Amino acid sequence: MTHATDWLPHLAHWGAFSARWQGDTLQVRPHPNDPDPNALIDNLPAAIHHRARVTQPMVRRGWLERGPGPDSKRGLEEFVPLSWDEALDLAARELKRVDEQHGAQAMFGGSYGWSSSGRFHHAQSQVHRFLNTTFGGYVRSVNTYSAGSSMVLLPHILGGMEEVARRNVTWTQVVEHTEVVLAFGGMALRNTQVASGGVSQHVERSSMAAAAQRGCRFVNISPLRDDLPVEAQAEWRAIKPGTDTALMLALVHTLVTEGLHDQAFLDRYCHGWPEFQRYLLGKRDQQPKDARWAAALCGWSADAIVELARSLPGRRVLVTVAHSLQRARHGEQPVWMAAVLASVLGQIGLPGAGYNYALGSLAHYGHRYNTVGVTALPQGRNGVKAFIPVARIADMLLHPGEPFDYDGNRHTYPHIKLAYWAGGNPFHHHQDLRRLREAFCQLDTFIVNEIAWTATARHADIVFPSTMTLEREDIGGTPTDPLLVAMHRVVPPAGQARDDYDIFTALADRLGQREAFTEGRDARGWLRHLYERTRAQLQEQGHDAPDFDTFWAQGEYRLPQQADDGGVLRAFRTDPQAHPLKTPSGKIQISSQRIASFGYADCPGHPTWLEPVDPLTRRHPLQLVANQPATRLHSQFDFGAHSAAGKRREREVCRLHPDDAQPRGIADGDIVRLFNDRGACLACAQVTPDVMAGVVQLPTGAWYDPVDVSQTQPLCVHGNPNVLTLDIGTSSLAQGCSGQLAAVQVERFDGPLPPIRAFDPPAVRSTA
Ligand SMILES: Nc1nc2c(c(=O)[nH]1)N[C@H]1C(S)=C(S)[C@@H](COP(=O)(O)OP(=O)(O)OC[C@H]3O[C@@H](n4cnc5c(=O)[nH]c(N)nc54)[C@H](O)[C@@H]3O)O[C@H]1N2
Ligand SMILES: Nc1nc2c(c(=O)[nH]1)N[C@H]1C(S)=C(S)[C@@H](COP(=O)(O)OP(=O)(O)OC[C@H]3O[C@@H](n4cnc5c(=O)[nH]c(N)nc54)[C@H](O)[C@@H]3O)O[C@H]1N2
Ligand SMILES: [Mo]
Repeated sequence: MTHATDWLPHLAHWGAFSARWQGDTLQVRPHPNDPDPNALIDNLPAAIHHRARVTQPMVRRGWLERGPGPDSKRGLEEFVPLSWDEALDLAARELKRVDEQHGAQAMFGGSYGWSSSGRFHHAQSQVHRFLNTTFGGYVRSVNTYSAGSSMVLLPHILGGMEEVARRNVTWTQVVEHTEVVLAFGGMALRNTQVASGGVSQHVERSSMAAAAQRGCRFVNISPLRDDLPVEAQAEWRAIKPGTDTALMLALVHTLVTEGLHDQAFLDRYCHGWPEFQRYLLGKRDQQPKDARWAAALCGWSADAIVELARSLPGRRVLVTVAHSLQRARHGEQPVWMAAVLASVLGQIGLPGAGYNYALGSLAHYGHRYNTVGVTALPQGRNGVKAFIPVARIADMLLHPGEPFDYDGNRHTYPHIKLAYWAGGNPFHHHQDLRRLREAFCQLDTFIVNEIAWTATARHADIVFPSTMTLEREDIGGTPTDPLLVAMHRVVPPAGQARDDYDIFTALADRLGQREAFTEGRDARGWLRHLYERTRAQLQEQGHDAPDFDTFWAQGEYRLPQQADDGGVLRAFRTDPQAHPLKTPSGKIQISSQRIASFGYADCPGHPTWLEPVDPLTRRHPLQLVANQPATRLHSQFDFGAHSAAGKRREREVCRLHPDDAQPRGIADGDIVRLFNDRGACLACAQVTPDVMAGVVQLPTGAWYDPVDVSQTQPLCVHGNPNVLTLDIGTSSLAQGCSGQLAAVQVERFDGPLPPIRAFDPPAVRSTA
């Protein structure tokens, strides 16, 4: 094994760092210019040679012996190790069979997931390019689990994610101008420290501290106290999850009925106010959306609502809404209603004020944009029309040929025979895992490229071992951070692992499309090619960017950035005629005739309070908040040191309030069982007043570890909340992921504690 003893530059979704190999350990240290490095970096060292790594191509025994076809044995059978040539031959033959018998419209290549940060080895781009260049396309997925409903809603009412979330209010503006931040869902530092692609400067903590010191008031409207950092000196206003729309309606009701609203702003910049106002005042349903009405729903007193409303006019108010609020049934409503609240306050487009959807959910938001793009791997042309909203994967596999609604149109779920996944973990990200497993059992064949034995890899028929970042070279960068990083290779591949690019090259070769896939380049050749395209853009702008070899030797290059000018919303405020929004009216759509014309009961033509679909009941009286994990990125490197240190008794920690713990006989450190009609999981209880009463919080990301995957209500012994969550679209408009909230019950678990087996490789037996 080669020993890389120098510190070598690299980039991950959690930040820029360098790494070196010393003896038999990996050492990592954050980029020296990062003011607040992200501790997730500490998950890397243990990952390199962890037993959970996939180190050889593997095929499920039943698939090998009985051939492709729907099979309820997925996830239950042992694997057979094969040589690369044998496994690639099998996979290529099966891809060819499906293409010949059913066509590319029977292949699902959506392959959602964050994989790792380099622009070339981005696994999703690799699998898309492979399917496009080899078969002319694949059934794709649209949108993300992150922002599934806002991505669809916002263009109807305000603008795209880029205008409303990314190029809007920056942290610099917050430090200088903002007087009040109403943070719905908070702005948890653990979340702002992460961005797809990776940022080199984590500025959120110091920005909130500086703004608070200047006197900016942060209001954390959230079920968890720590959704804003101590540095923000925030007031914590606990709210029952899923009720923000009611609270916002009541704030607006108070402002309007007390004449505190900015009518001039509504007249000049907004469309559809009168219709919304009729709903607000209860003209049609005889129910004014006033403070008393909302108080009963959201757990505040009416006085507290009125008082908060009265404190806002005349101040620079910034409204933020975390992604989490829209990752729930009817998630479109709080996103839309927050735009109305900010409009009624007349603040949209002012420096440091208005509405910055999702500021604080990821490091992309509140940062400046580069003037050039970081060139990504071209994915080729997809000739297949069929698609699904990404979180409808199980519906698609279980209901082929059936219709679904999406954004004003009716579509049909395609008949999928083969799915190819690279760089994602659906048994992490999807809801109702029992149902998801049933869905994957419908396939003829499931192929997965993975670095580790995730539950997804365990449910595959063919598993190809992929190299992880640090085991290959790449270029790293993201539009919201100036640092372009030459990601050096630090360690050799684990076992027989190969780059995703090499796996797809070998498959394309067997299918006669090698040249189309590679264009004659090896990985280094692609890095040069991609870099040169960014360099050409820089040169056009008059920047003297170094050539590839110099860039590679220097390890990084700082890209120029755009001015902090408030983007589209500021321009619109300055001159709405010259810079109309890209909405039907050119204005902020308080109501939308277009959405109304779709006739969706679950997403009407203006923001509306809609009853929850997974209501709390006597049997399931607690609201589960399944949010992002502080100690890892999703499920990645759950076996790393930082993630392991955050667990107790080897399980995920579930936090609940003393008022909920005590009557159930639950003490801090007890193992508890969370359950509902969909499934159950074990976790270790932490009893704390930092979680509001009535709520239990269990973050995502503990690897799925079921006692028996085939059970109708599987028990995950490790603490994966997605056994409990509901697999339902946010609405007919966006069909986004609803994974954040679920109704559950919790009890102390006194039985014998099952061991954690999630990180042990599955049973493997060779044919010989
Ligand atoms: N209940 C609930 N569920 C949720 C959420 C929630 O709030 N609540 N949040 C949702 C959100 S916002 C998201 S974005 C999703 C995240 O869901 P995912 O993006 O699917 O989660 P990751 O764990 O990041 O999965 C990435 C996988 O890629 C693998 N990988 C890494 N690098 C490589 C590589 O180079 N090649 C290959 N082949 N594989 C690689 C990793 O080992 C890992 O298994 O989860 C969603 N799920
Ligand atoms: N450390 C770490 N950081 C991450 C990630 C990670 O996995 N680990 N994932 C990244 C990704 S892909 C994404 S998309 C973002 C996600 O960003 P978000 O979706 O914003 O993150 P969450 O942590 O799921 O939710 C934030 C908080 O919202 C609160 N909340 C939940 N429901 C409600 C509600 O109905 N009302 C109110 N007012 N509050 C509510 C919860 O208390 C929760 O802690 O995070 C990113 N950052
Ligand atoms: Mo996400």
